[in-house]
Amino acid sequence: MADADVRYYPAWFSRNTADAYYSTLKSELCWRQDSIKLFGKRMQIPRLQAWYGDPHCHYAYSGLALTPLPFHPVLSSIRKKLEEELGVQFNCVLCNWYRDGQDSMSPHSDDEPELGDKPTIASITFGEKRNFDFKHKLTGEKCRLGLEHGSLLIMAGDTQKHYVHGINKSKRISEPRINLTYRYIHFD
Ligand SMILES: O=C(O)CCC(=O)C(=O)O
Ligand SMILES: [Mn+2]
Repeated sequence: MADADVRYYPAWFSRNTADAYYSTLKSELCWRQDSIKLFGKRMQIPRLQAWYGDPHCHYAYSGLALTPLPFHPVLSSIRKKLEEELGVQFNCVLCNWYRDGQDSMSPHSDDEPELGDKPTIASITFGEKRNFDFKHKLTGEKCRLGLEHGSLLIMAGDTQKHYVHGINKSKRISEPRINLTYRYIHFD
């Protein structure tokens, strides 16, 4: 991919660990149905989500303000493994639960100023494999990755500057998927 720094590790967790984390996160995270304001209208987002982070990590988008919950033990263990293996720090994680193929995330860049100029975002998947689509903002170049159970995707460098990414709906999928995106929010 031109202008991007993207790395994919299909079996970053062993099968047993991935299975155990998946069922714990599904039942123990505080999943919520949030709504955002779009063109002046409140709309439910097409997935459940939860926001965990260090105490100061507030996050806001589209009229939705997220106050962080303290790290769940599984989210802490994963953060530790990421920090040790990547040598990068993370202070918050956005958790998304796609209940089936009707849940989705529209194309966007994670380019909020508080994430910094070249954010490293670590994205972990448990459950059903879903397609993750990149599109270059200028050239339209596309790249599709199937994100598998127990996998890690790293987006770093200029990836957010030059590409949007998202998860399309799919009629064929009836099983759920959990995704965790670890980020680092900067404070002045
Ligand atoms: O579910 C995914 O793989 C994408 C999540 C994502 O892009 C985000 O949380 O910003
Ligand atoms: Mn994103």
